[in-house]
Amino acid sequence: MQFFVSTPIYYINGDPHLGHAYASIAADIIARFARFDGQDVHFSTGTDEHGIKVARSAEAAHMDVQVFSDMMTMKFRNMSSKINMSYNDFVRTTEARHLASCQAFWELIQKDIYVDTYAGWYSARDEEYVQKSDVVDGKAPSGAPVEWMEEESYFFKLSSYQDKLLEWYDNNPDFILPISRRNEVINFIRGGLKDLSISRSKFTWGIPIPGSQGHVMYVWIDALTNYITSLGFPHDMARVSEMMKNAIHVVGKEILRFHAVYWPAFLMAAGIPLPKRVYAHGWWTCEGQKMSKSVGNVVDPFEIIDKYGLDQLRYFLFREVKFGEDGDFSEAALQKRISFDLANDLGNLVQRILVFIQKLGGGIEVDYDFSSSERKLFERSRTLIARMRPLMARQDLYGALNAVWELVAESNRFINDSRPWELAKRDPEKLNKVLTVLCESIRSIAFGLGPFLPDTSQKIFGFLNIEGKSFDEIEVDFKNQAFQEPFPLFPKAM
Ligand code: ME8
Repeated sequence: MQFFVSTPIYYINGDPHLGHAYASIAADIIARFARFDGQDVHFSTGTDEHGIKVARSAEAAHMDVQVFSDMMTMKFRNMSSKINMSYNDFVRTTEARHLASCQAFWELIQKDIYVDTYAGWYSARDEEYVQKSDVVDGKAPSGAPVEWMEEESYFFKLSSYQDKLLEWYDNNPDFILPISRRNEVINFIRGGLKDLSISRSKFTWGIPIPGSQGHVMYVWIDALTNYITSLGFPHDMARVSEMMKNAIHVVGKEILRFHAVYWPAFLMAAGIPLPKRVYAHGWWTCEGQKMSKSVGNVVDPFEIIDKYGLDQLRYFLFREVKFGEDGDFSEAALQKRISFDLANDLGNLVQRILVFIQKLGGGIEVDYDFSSSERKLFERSRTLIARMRPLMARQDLYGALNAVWELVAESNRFINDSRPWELAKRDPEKLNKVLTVLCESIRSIAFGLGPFLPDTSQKIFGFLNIEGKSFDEIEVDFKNQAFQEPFPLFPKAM
């Protein structure tokens, strides 16, 4: 089965920060889970390089805007590697393939485009015109300053898509998740859609509109089109259609409207299938405050990873806060999660059992003739992925990770109850069963963690001497198994 997951493409006017890393790791977890499940995954990310905001940042840095873009996009590429992101395409909106894609897309939606003049308040930071009634004290609702703009503009007949969009929402109740965000969007559409200005003529840093002098495309048309550029538009329409039907766009909640109203309308105009889902995740603050350059509290993912470790950060972000809700980052909270959940609960579980097995000679004699308590844990291990699947199908990353942690807790309880170290002398047969079931649960935990904590999971697979490539491997009974010497997974942070 085909599967497409995307991150937003990031503006390059500032350095990558925790928020960008978060969206990218979320999409990575979704992509990895689908791959373990045998799907054919396309996973795209990239940088959004055009528009007035980027042009002004380059100017402020006294740099040529293309040179500035080349420098900044590298930082985002580096972030993608730093967070172990398994993307297979990185789209830059300044690439030739994207220019061709945007221009071809424009041709496809041409029937819904007309020229008029536009005058209104524009927020450069949001790259969006703001309604007069929404401007308070010279600011947009987002708090960004607005400026007066008047220009001849191309317009997209968004107003004519109002009913079609509402019908789409009726027929596709899960198009937006989490469900709480859906009503916001529907109310916005019901409130009446105005035609959308989709060109700019006050600056040139954008994609030229075919057959027009001095107009570039509105940066959001340019940006949204990245998703189909990545799929091979306009050359490979079969793949574009197939993949879009199975697409999940992971976005921050602040850009939901662009993905859930404008993008579907553009796609309808172009005759391209709409994505399966837009998932709007929440917003991170730092120590209770909005992250901002001027406050100086922007969390740098590179620093945190160097200090605490990558899987530690990946774990924290998806364990601390329900995916879809807002969260607050603090080092104290991160340290706590590392010590309690990772070092104690998970690290000790794996370490205690596998070190014990090494002491016994490095292998186990498997015995699946379980007692009822052993069978119970065995069943829980074998069905872990089946419990995670329906959660992951709705991108409930928090619920899925929680399911892994339940198994960690159950396994720890099982150890306390069955006391394997006391069985070595007293009841070696029983010991074989206890260790068999514990190795089964460690293996299942490693698979459950695979999408979330890929390095940790690989380490555990290494200890167990298994490949760890596909969820199918969970169904395979251990044979009399030799293991590797384990090492501690998480040195304590405190
Ligand atoms: O909006 N908390 O780019 P962008 C959580 N180029 N997530 C955050 C965050 C925070 N504090 N800050 C940023 C754009 N993000 C457009 C997108 S897509 C066709 C074009 C994440 O650089 C969040 O996912 O401002 C947000 O939507 C994304 O970074 C885009 O940030």
